[in-house]
Amino acid sequence: MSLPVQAENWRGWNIHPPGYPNTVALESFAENVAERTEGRVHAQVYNNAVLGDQPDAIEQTRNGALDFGNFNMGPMGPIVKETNVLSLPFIFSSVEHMHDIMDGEIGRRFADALAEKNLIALSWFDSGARSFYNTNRPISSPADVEGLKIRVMNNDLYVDMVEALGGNATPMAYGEVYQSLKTGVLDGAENNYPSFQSSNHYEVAGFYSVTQHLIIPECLCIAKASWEALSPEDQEIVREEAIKAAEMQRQLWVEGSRESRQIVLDAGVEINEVEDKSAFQERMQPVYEGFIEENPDLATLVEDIRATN
Ligand code: GTR
Repeated sequence: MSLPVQAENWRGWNIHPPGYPNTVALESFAENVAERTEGRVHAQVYNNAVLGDQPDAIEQTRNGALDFGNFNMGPMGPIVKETNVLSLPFIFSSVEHMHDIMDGEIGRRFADALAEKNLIALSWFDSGARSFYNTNRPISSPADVEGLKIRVMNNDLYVDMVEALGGNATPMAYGEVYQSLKTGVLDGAENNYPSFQSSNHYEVAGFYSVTQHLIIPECLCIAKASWEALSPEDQEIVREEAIKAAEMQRQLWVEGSRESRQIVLDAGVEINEVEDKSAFQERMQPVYEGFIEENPDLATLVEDIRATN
C-alpha cells in the first residue's frame, strides 16, 4: 500500500499579461511540471502582478509565501547586491553577450548569490535591451534627457544613471507608470519593446529612442523552502522544465520584440536609433566609479564581465 502523497500547490508570480513571451513560457513550465510530477507539484501562474509589485513579490518568494516567480535583476539589486553588477549601464555589449555570461560560469556566481538569499535561480530569461521613451521629444544625446522626469525600477543605481544624464529619476512600481505618464507626473520611462507595448505606455509616450542602456537578465526563481520540500527526482523535473521554459521564452522573445516594435510604429510612435551611444556611455563613468567605491568586493566580477566584451 502506498502512502497518500501530499500535493504541493505552488503559486507563481508574473508581472506580465497573458500572451507575453514570459507568460507563455511560465504557463508551459507550470503545466509540464504538474504533468511530469503526476500532480505532486501543482503550479499556477498569477499574471499582471496581481500578487503584488515586484520588490514585494521577491520578498514573498524569499520567505516562502510565494513558491516561484520570474524576476528581473533590476529590482533584485537592493536585496542581492551582487546582482547590481547586471544593472550597470552598458555592462553587456549585446543580448548574445549577456546570454553567454549568464549561461556560463559567471552566471553560476549570480545563482549562488541568489541562493544565499533563499532564491533558487534555475534558468535565465531574456529581457532584451531597455531604451528611453517619453512624451516630449526624441532623445539622441544626453542633452535631450535634461530635465525630463523619468521613471526607473526600484534600484538606486538607476537613479544615479538618470541623474548622470541630467534627468530627474523617479523610482515607481511598473503598474503605476501608465497613469503617471498620462497625467504628466512623469515625462518618460525606459523599457524593452514588448513591455513598452504590452503596458500601453506607447499610447501616451510617443517617442522611443534606442539607447539600449540596460541589458538585464531575468531569473526563473523558486523559493528555497518550496525547493527543499521536493524529492530529488521532482527537483530534477523542475530544473529541466525551468531550462526548457527559458529556451522557449528566448525564442518567443525574438519574435515578440519584432511584433511589439511594429505595433507601436503602426500606432504612430516615433522611433529614433541612437547610432553613437558613446556620449551616453561616457556619462556612466561616475556611476561605475561610485559603484566600485561602494562595492570594492564586486570589482572583479565587473572586470570579468567586461573582459569578455
Ligand atoms: C519589464 C520586466 C519586468 C519589470 C518591468 C519594469 O521589462 O520584464 O519584470 O521589471 O520591466 O520596468 O518594472
